[in-house]
Formats: sequence, C-alpha cells, structure tokens
Amino acid sequence: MRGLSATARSSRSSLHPSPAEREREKNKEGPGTERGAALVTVLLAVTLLTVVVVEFTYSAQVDHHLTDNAFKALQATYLARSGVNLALLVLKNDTKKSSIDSLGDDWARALPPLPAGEGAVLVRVTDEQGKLNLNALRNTSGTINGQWREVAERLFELQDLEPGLLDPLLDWLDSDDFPEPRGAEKTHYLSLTPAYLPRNNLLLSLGELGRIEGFTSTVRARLNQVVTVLPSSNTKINVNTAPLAVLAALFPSVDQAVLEQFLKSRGEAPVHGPTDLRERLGFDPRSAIEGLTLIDVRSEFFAIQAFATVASVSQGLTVIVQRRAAAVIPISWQPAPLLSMNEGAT
Ligand SMILES: [Ca+2]
Ligand SMILES: [Ca+2]
Repeated sequence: MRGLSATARSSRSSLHPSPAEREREKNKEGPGTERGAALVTVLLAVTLLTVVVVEFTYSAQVDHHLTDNAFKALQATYLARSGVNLALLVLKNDTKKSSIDSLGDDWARALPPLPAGEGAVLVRVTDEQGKLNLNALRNTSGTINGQWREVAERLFELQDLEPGLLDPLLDWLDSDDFPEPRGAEKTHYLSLTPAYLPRNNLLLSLGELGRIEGFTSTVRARLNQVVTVLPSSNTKINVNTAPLAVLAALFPSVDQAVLEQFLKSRGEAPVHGPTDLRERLGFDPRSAIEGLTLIDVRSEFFAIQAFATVASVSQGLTVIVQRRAAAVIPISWQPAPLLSMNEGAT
C-alpha cells in the first residue's frame, strides 16, 4: 500500500507541478532559448516594418510621379491653347493684309517649335478650303450635288480608291432611304451590331467617316490630306492652297505637267480670280469650264494644329476655325494626332 501511494503521489506531482517545480523546469531550458525567441520576434518586427516602409515609399513615389505628370500635362494643354491663340491672331491680322489667301501668307509659314518655359509648342495652320469639303456633296434640299459628285469620283480615283466607294457616303449624306447601286442606307445600318442610323444630313466631323460602310482606316488615311468636313455645304475650293490631286480632280482636261507648273507659279504670284486661273491653265476664253465655278481664291475655314511638350509630356489640339470679316471663331476642338517636333525644322 505504501509503495502504491508513493507512486500515486509521484504521478500526481508530475501531472500538477507545484509553482516551485514549474520554476525549476523553466530554469532547465536555460536563458539561451529565451534570447532566441526574442531575436525571432525582433527580426519579424524589422521585416514587417521594412515591408511597410518600402510600400509607403513606393506609393509616395507613384503619387509624386502622377502629380508631376498631371501638372506637366496641364502645362502642355495650356501651352497648346496658347499656340492656338497665336494662330488665331495671325489669321485675324492676315485679313488686313490681303483679300487673297495663299501659301505665301503669314499663317502658312512653317515656324520652328516656339520655346516657352520648360516646354515648346509647334503650331501649324492649314487651309481647309484647299481640300474637297464632303458636305458640299449635299444640296441644302437633301439631294446630291452632281457637280461635286463628279469631282469627288475623280478625286477617289486619283487616290487609288474605287469610285463606287462614294455611294455609301452619298447615302449617308442624302435625306432619302433609297440606297445608291453600291450604297447603304438605314436597312443596312440597322442590321449591324450595335445598330445605328445613317446621318442623312451633313457630316459633323471627318471622324464620322469611320461609321460609313466601306470607309476603313486605310481608305480614310488615303483621303485625309485631300478631303475635309466643314459645317456648310456652300463652300468652294481655294486654288491657291489646293494640292495637286484636288486640282486634277477639278480640272480633268488639264495635263499633269501644266498643273505642276501652275503649283510653282502660284507660290510666286497667287491667283486673283477665275479669269486669272483660266489664263494660267491655258483654257480657251470662250469654253465653259465647270471647275471654274467651284473655285475661290480666299478661304473662310482653317485648321489649327498645336502640339505642346513639357518635359516628356505632350498634348495636341486640332481646332477648326471660321474666319469672318471681324473675327476668327473656333468651331470645333479635338485632340490632335501627335506631331514630331522635328517638323519645325523642315
Ligand atoms: Ca440617305
Ligand atoms: Ca440614298
């Protein structure tokens, strides 16, 4: 019995050690184990702190870059706007100098980029009336103008485009819902996903061409330099600024060599009117030349392109303006395709 009760006591004491026993057990593990645990805790804290600091520094740097970029973009936007204002002033002053608009005018001069603070702005003005205004294809009554249609067909051919491609454009402009032979009207556009309606009216911008059947980006790129969209169907082509292809489309009976000679001569002496042009292109004074009724020697609509760069941030603007007797009025603002600052050197 004694032996048994001694064993039982011993077993009880190992199951429920007294505080003194617990202290002895603890001391057996030694001070080294305690220091190890402390070291792990400190390392863990340092690692966590490092992660937090790195994360904070990174996000602070990102914020700084974002703010810096936004600030430079704002500066570039205002610099581009200043460039537009400068061009507006040049266009306004030009009216006092001459009633003719030609490539020898101040607005047409290719200036180098103008430095301003940390940045620079490049400004270009083009005469939109040197191009074929697609809205001129539509009469105010909503029908298609036959004279302009013929010019457009020839221009498409000269740009290596199928003249039948004009049909969906004519349908987009005319007020009816009857498709031209190769055209597309409401029925076609409503079958697309997503469906939409043709304008059946004047185009609002050159970009709208992208919504017309067949006018792919390749087609639009070929037309970009020779057509425009102006907010009027009653415009003429300025022969002092029109490129060769537009002149060739206007005057199909004139040889290319004569037109090339004319391009050189107009640089020195701009055309003063239809009679002057008739002589310079060698037309018989008695013959009726259709193209002569579609031309002008002055312009009302111009495009201003301003491209500003501040540090590495760039902003571009294209503004179509209408020049009237007393003022030059911006009629549309759009982001511009970015130009190269090197263009200023040419
Ligand atoms: Ca139509
Ligand atoms: Ca139609």
